[in-house]
Amino acid sequence: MVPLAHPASLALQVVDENGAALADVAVALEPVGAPRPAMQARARTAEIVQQGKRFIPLMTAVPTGTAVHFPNRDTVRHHVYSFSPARTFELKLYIGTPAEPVVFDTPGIVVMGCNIHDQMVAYVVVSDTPWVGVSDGAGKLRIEGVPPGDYVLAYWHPRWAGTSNAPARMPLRLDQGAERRLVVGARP
Ligand SMILES: [Cu+2]
Repeated sequence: MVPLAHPASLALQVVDENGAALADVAVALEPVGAPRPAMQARARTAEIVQQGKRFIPLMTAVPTGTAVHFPNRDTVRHHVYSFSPARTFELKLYIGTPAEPVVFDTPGIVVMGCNIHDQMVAYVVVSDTPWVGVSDGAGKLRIEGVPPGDYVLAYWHPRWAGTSNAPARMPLRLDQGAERRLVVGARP
């Protein structure tokens, strides 16, 4: 019998090209040469709130199949839409929480806006792996419970919107616990 390896974790410090902490970087760990873990077994949900005529959070990273709820906590109506190929949808003018969540079942980058308020924007990065995360206000993110092995680290930030609509990718070997610094420059 092959002994089970202890799960590893990845701790990232994400910075921009000047060394400043960078929030809202979406990250996914894709296993190389290992079977992808069953995704269907994990029923996942997430929430993107509309509050103060903003989407909160700006960035969400989810595994494929995640159901995202879009509650409107404002007293004005919003009209959420996406024209992105990975998930085109429209939630027509509403207040409160729509009964049905939006299921993101295709990997890719989805940009959402509001038909009424042009300044409103949010992103969902959908990946075919359960190991995803988003850097926080200090540029930090942590992904736990990853089997040791070889991975591709895929990452994307809204500053690339319009110039690159695919995540940047770099190989990464994970042993017990890895701490890395990830520099996300102006372009991938
Ligand atoms: Cu709106």
